[in-house]
Amino acid sequence: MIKETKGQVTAGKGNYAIVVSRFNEFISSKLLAGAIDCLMRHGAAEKQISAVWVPGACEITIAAKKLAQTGKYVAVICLGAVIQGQTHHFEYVCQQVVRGIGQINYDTGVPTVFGVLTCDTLENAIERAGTKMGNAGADAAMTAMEMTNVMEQI
Ligand code: INI
Repeated sequence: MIKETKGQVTAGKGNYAIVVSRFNEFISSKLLAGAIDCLMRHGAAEKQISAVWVPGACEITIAAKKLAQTGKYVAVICLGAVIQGQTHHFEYVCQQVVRGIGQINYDTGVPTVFGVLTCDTLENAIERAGTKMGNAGADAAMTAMEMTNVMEQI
């Protein structure tokens, strides 16, 4: 008989940290609202959720790593919006954040979720911040809860 592990998407009793970048705040504030709404609709109380604002996507990882290392959080959710066109270093910013968040997972063992939009246009970002394509903050919160539950079961 195969032992199969599947994560439940419920908030449980643990605390969740959210790191959100202020650059493109019009978008990232919508991602934050989506993540908080999703956690609370899956059973989290306000006191289980902490949000930390950082200047831009490049600063997400240092704050996320410190939060993960505290041992106070079952998961860390990283939110932001990097939008092509505003910068020539779009690719570098995206690569740094993707790699950095991945590394935090391996280094700390705390599920640290990539909820950073990397979009060609502002319109693409708006579509993923609570309009046509859903809300990437809520999606990241779903992943955080599922991974928390999977990690508890393993
Ligand atoms: N930061 C973002 O979060 N999104 C962006 O689109 C962006 N652009 O376009 O440059 C951005 N840059 C700032 C960067 O993340 C750092 O905050 C800055 O370089 C200071 O370290």
